[in-house]
Amino acid sequence: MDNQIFTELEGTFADKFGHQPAHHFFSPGRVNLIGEHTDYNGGHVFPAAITIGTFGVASSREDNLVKVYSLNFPDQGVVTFDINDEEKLAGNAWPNFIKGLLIELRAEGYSFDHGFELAVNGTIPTASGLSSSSSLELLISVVLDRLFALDVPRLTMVQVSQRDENHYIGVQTGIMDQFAIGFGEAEKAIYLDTNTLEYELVPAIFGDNVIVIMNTNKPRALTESKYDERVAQTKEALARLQTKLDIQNLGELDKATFDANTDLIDDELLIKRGRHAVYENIRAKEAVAALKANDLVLFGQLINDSHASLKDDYEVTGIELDTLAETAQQVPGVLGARMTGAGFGGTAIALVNKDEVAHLEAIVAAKYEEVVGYAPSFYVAEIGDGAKALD
Ligand code: GAF
Repeated sequence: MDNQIFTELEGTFADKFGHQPAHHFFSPGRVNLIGEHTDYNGGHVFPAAITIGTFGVASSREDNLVKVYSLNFPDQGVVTFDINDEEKLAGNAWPNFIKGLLIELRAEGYSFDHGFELAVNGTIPTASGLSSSSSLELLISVVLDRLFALDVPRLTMVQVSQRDENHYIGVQTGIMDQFAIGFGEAEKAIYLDTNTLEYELVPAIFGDNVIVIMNTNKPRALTESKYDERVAQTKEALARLQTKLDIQNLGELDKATFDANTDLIDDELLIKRGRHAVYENIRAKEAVAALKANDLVLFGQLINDSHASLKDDYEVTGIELDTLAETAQQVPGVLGARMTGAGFGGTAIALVNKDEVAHLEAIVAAKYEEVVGYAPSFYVAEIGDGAKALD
């Protein structure tokens, strides 16, 4: 338990609701090591939960009111609604994540016969691409599970959280983030086949190396509409391939079959999008094999190749992420660097010798400030546990 954050949150809860909370919760953020923009194409991903995330404290109420407060959105104040009221709150009200989850859980047969109070505080930097929204979704899942003694299976929590995002919030994300946050374990990365949902926890052991998260600090971009556009483009590439090939998703293709059938797609832009999805899936498989074989040089090279593909074929990087990743790739002691998450801003990661972290940060910060005009920030990632009730 991060005592300082919980102490502050307990104080906030007592201030807003007049008593101490009964239960404590934590839900992490995630980094993705490789396998980017493959999860809505039935491909493989390799993310890990991290120790920064969303903290929550909560208590049940006897009436039907839900009263919630977020230290991240203090201007929204205490938001109150009836637990049976499914109407969306106006604007970007954060409690819509709760409303959407209640709807999805009801659809699974769970019922809610009283209200509750919840205060939350997230330590994931805004717009960082470390999945603060999935972190919040899984936090709410474990809160509801605990307060209503639902005993929801983990996979169901992950799936209702994704559906909340897809249906109620309205972004067509894949399942990677919710899965990583739901199933994460300390010091392990999750090798997930997003087609079958089979997964394996792989020790994320990098010898003398650590993962440095490099935040562009770029103000929030129009990520959601560009994300949905990439989803649509890969679906279109798939549909054109399906006129001849018997496949359900791009993740089923090897490179040679894709390359031999690009004439079916017949559109340069869609070919590039499809090629990224196919090649990145293969890279993710190769990278996990390399890590298991302790071939960190190959693992790092595949990370670099992933960034190049996201830049050239998928076009989701931009000057900020390219400057971070490509500068880092040149620093001695760096095995590989790439953007992580949806892109268009957010963060990049570098796998770097632990003795070279300060050097990496100095070189990358200087170059980034020269090119972009403001400072990036850095954190050494610690891989932690998935979402859970602490008491
Ligand atoms: C975002 C989405 F939420 C994930 O599902 C995934 O598609 C990722 O972008 C890109 O790999 O984080």
